[in-house]
Parts: sequence; structure tokens; C-alpha cells
Amino acid sequence: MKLLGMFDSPFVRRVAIAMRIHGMPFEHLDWSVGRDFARIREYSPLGRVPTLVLDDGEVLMESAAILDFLDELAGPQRALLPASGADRRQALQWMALAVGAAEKGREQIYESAFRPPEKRHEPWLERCRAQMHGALVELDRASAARGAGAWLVGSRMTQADITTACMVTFLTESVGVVPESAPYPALRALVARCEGLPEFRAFHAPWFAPTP
Ligand SMILES: N[C@@H](CCC(=O)N[C@@H](CS)C(=O)NCC(=O)O)C(=O)O
Repeated sequence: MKLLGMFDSPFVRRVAIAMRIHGMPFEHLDWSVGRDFARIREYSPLGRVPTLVLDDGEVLMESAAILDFLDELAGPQRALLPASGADRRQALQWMALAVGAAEKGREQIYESAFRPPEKRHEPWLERCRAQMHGALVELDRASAARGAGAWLVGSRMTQADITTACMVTFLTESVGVVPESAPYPALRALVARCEGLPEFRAFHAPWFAPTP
């Protein structure tokens, strides 16, 4: 399989980490959505990453859809998302908060990256910050309620933990909209635990803070 997209994208990164955990080898096409837009569009009409090209040429887009496929391939015992019931619902809700926070962080960056200063709209930025921090507060509460050393759902690491870690690392290290000093102690502890695992370290984008 071929995975298109750079690991500075938390969406690409969560797919790469899932593939590594599942022991599924892939060829990485380290293509930028800016520089390599035209060749990404040869596979994805949206020009977005991650895009996964299967061995028979079938193309999958959208990280959630790709993760769903990978879980199916891995089988129910090894799937990273609980199969059904309250645990699955809860995992999907934590993932929705983590992805939503990352999207609101991305909006803040785009406001300064793509708009001239006179066109920036502070009330919009304030709204994005409130939404992003609202989601992070909730994820911190969830981590604290589970207790030190626990995963977000159930008794083993799930896609909820992987996605949360990728999104929070992206917001902190790459985008920098969540300062290191932001008070999310339980969430930080969960993220640090994930980021210490070899599967996460293998796909840490080079301009992120160096790992010891
Ligand atoms: N909902 C998508 C989001 C993916 C996404 O936003 N990818 C960014 C890179 S981080 C991208 O391709 N941006 C280029 C664009 O949308 O034009 C997913 O989960 O796959």
C-alpha cells in the first residue's frame, strides 16, 4: 500500500501509526499538499491527504474512512476502535473532540497564513480559540476521570488515544496554538505516554520538538 502525505499532518500521522501498530507495511509518499498538489490530485480529486492507495489500485481518502478499512483488515481482535456499544460510542466522541480541536487550531493558523493583517477578524479567532480550548478541557477532564496510567476507553490503547495524541501534539508542537504552559495536566500525561511509544516516535515530523 502507498500512503500519501507528510507526517506534519495529524491526519496522515494517525493513519501511519495505526498501520505500524497493525504491522502493515506501506510505502510512504512524502508529498506536500502545497508543492505536490498536482500529483496528489492524480489520486484524490480533493487534493487532500491522507490518501491510501491499495495494492490493487483502489484509492481511499479521509482518515476516518481509512482507519475503518485498516481495522477491518486487522480483524476484530486487533481493531483499534471498539466494535460496538458504549465503548465505541465514547471513543468516537473523544475522537470528534480531538479532531474538532485540531481543525479549530488549523483555522487560527490559516487566518494569519492566508489573510493580510487588515482582513483578519479577531472575533472569529476568539471563537476558534474558545471552541478549541472547550474541546481540550473536556478531553483533559476525561483523562483525569480515567485516572493516571489509564487509556481513554477500556483497558487498552484505542484509536481514541492515538487520535487525541496526534491532534494535541500537532496543536502544541507544530501549530503552536496550544502553549506548552496550557493547563491540561491529565491530557498532557496521556499524550506523553502515547508519544513515548515506538510507533509514535517513528512518525514524529522532523520539525516537531526533538524527542529525547
Ligand atoms: N477530514 C480530513 C482532513 C484531512 C486534512 O485536512 N488534510 C490536510 C493536511 S493536514 C490537507 O490535505 N489539506 C489540503 C487541503 O485541504 O487543501 C481527514 O481526516 O482526512
